[in-house]
Formats: sequence, structure tokens, C-alpha cells
Amino acid sequence: TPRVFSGIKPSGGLTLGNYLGAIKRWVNMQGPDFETVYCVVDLHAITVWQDPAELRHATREVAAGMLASGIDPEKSILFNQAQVPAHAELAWLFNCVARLGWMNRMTQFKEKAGKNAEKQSLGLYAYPSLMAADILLYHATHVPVGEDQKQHVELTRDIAQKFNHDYGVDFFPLTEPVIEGPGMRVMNLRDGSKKMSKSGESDMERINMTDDADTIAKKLRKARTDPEELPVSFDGLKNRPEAKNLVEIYAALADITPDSVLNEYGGEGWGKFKPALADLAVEKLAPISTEMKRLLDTPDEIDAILARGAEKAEAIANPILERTFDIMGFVRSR
Ligand code: AQP
Repeated sequence: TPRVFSGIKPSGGLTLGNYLGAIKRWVNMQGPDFETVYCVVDLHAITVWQDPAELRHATREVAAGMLASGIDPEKSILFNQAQVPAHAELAWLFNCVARLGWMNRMTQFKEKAGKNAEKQSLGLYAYPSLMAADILLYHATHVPVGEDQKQHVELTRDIAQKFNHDYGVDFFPLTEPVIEGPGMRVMNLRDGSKKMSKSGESDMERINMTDDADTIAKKLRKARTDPEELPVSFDGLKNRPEAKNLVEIYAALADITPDSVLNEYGGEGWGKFKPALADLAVEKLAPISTEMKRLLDTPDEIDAILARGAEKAEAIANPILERTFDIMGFVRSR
């Protein structure tokens, strides 16, 4: 069975974007068609500063969110990256395979670093090499990621190909970036041109998976929109990014198409649509946030699940790392 790998950075609490764009799809991939490996990528989170207490909390919160959404530790391997040292070890080996010129082309680094590239950590620059290690340690062939991560998965292919070529082996598989149609991209509630992010400046721009019903309703009521009423078909949302985002969120939460949402609400104003969206969001998210809070009250339970997941992950990753060391000529006889 083909193996899937994907991860989430604990650089803050989970947002509705992470849920609709990633976790919900991951839940659906569990089953006989794939072996699923899901990781809380804490080593990636520290590429920008993380307060230690917040990192520890966010790691548990992201894990709790995945569990509460339906990632089942009996069906999937669920763990955090720092408990499997092979990730950092293979990343070092890949740092010596990847070329500076490849890294210089990564648009995400340029976006995140902005004008301050000189002040960024070396880790933020080398991020794609750690991501290649995450994927190739499991010989994963399928990586469900958003559009923004496509370039990194392509770089993973380049690293695998160069490694295989330089050492004359056929060892690392060439990974496919995206496995299904375009993933849902949830946008910022205050600015429809930016994506909803964990680490965005204002809390009002995102819905957190732990927000209570009143907070969700307030954030949606205050979400930026335009003065027009809703159009009768999806085409009518062109050049209306904020309106389009709210309709798409409704559709994703209700598991229907945006056109069916507009069949019902086309011609209506925001005074009717926003409360309906808030009700739907609360209905869908409340069971998840209740379970997240229960788990977060018993962090030992979360830690035990992650530790068990790490053991299962190592059973796959360690032999692959060992074989890599061997191919490269390292002496390791202990
Ligand atoms: N707004 C979004 N819409 C759809 N999918 C999203 N993802 C993140 N935001 C959205 C998807 O969630 C997965 C995990 O992402 P990540 O946490 O590893 O990194 P990110 O994409 O950088 O997430 P954030 O929330 O924006 O974090 P910060 O603010 O720390 O950079 C990925 O599959 C991603 O596509």
C-alpha cells in the first residue's frame, strides 16, 4: 500500500484553515488504500522563534486537534518529529545533497524572510531539506499539501533523484506532490488576499479550533465583506475575495458545493448569511473543540499517544536511515 506523509507545525494553535485545508482530508485518507503517517513537525516550528512553554502547549494542542478531528492512532501513525531523531539526522545528510542554488529558488523563504533575509535562521533557509527528510524517511510517495508547499515537494524529488544518481542506487522514491484536486484555501477574515494563519497578527483574522461559540459568532459577524448581497452563482464571486471565502467556508463545513450554498442564499444579504454560517461553524466545530479541551486537560494521554506513535514511526524510519548511512559509506557498527 502506498504511504502518505503529512505534517503540521505547532507554531500556534490550530486554525479553521488547517482543519479544512489539511486535517479533514487526512482523516478521509485513513483506510485500506493508504498507510498514513501524520506528524506534528515541531522541528520545523523553531525555524522562527518559539517560546518553550508555548511550543510544548502548541505541540499538544495540534495533536489534540488531530485526534479530536478523527485521526485515529490505531489507523494512522501520529507522533511529533522531535521524538524521532532520524528526521534531524537525515536532514543533515540531505543538506549535503541539496544545492544552494535550489534553496535560493524557494519562494516561501523569500516570502517569510521579506527584506530581512540576513536576520533569518539558517534553519528557515534549510527548511525544505528537513521536509525532504520527513517524507523520504518513510519512502512516502503521496504528500497531501496545499499549493504553497508544492515547490518543496518538488525539491524533495530533486534531492531523491540526486542522491540516487550520485550513489548509483535506486533507493529513494520520487514523490508526487499533490494527490487530489486543489485543496481548500481558507483566507484571512480581515483581508481576503491573505491566507488564514496561526501566527497572523490579530486573533480576529482567524477562527481557532478552540474558540467558543460566542467568539466564532463575533469573528464572523465582524468578518470583512462588501456591501453587495450574495450572487446566485459562484461566477458572481469573482473579484469579491472576502465574500468568496465565506461562501467557500460554508460549503466546506457543510460538505456541499459553493453553488449549492448560493442556491440557498443567492440574493440574500450578510445579515442573513453570517448568522447562518456562524451556526453551522459552531455545530461542526463544537464537538471537536470539546474533545480537544478534554484531551488538553489530560496532557499525559496526549503524550502517551505521541510516544507510541514515535515508536511505530521509528520502526519504519530507522532502517531507512541506517541503509542511507550505509550507502554513503559511514562506519556504524553499534
Ligand atoms: N489557510 C489555510 N487554508 C488551507 N490550508 C491551510 N494550511 C495552513 N493554512 C491553511 C494547511 O495546513 C497544513 C499545515 O500547515 P503548517 O502548519 O505546517 O504550515 P502553514 O501552512 O505555514 O500554516 P500557518 O497556519 O500559516 O502557520 P504559520 O502562521 O506559523 O506559518 C498544510 O498542509 C497547509 O497547506
